[in-house]
Amino acid sequence: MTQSPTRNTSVLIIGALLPGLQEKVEGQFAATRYWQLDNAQAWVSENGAGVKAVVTTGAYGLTADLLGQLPNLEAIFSFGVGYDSIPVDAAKARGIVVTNTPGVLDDCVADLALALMLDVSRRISEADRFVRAGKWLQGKFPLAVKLGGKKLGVVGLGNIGQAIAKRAEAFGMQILYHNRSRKPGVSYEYFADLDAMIDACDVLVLAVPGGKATDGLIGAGQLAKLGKTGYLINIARGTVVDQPALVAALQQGVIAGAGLDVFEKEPQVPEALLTMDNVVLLPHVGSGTHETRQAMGDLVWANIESYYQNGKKLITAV
Ligand code: 8YV
Repeated sequence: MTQSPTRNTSVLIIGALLPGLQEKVEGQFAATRYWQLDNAQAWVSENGAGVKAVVTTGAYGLTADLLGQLPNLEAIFSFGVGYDSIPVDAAKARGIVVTNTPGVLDDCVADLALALMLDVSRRISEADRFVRAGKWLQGKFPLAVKLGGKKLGVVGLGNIGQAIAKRAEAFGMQILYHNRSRKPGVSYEYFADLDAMIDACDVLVLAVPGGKATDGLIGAGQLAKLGKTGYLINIARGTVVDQPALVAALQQGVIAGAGLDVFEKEPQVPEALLTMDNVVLLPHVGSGTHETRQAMGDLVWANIESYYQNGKKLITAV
């Protein structure tokens, strides 16, 4: 954007953004760093009515309470594909537009899902700990499990689910999927019934959006169906799994192991998981590469620019 007609437009940034994106937002708008306000409530009471746009991320989201205190809000621009932390329905009911960053992170999230599958089945992190602890000097590392030839059950065959399936196929896995509806033009075996697919698969990967519709989708019953040789991989949202049920299933050997990039209340990870060797724990880094985060930041900015310079046209509206 050249000399900006938006210089006086009040924008609230909920949490720290990718530095380049934050610089652009702060350079073009009257931006306020919400997370650095000494008295956020006082600021909102005084200035909330002036705020026209919010820039946030999937992690910071926007509370329904704060949304309610921004009566003239017009747009919410979010960094991240998931928008379960944003009250989208309430926003839309007020005519507020919401954008996210789909498409640009599929490859990296899918790569990470495969990394977790390989790690937990081939016991890579565990083997690394074995070497570092000097245990190799005392004996051999136990055998692991081959991925090729196993059945992968994908829950949610959207862009990320399809990118995972494509990679898993290259590793010789057979792909099954559960989705609200059958995907046209897809040859993988479709299961309308989630439990039936879990019964049939060796590795279950979750690639559905978070939010009410998928809350607790995987509970004790599903974990029992996955069974003692089955692995659970979650790169979606922690809320998709009943976390206490997962911890219990791992403690009792109900499933073989888990690869988790997401948790119910990040950054809190259940204490019991920290000492388990058959669990790989990552700090929500699915999209966390320089390249992908840059692409996400660019897409947030492209939406902002397009909205303000191109007649409120959005590139990736939710
Ligand atoms: C981001 C994500 O780390 O896109 C998503 O939905 O979960 C991740 O890519 C997150 O949104 C950034 O806060």
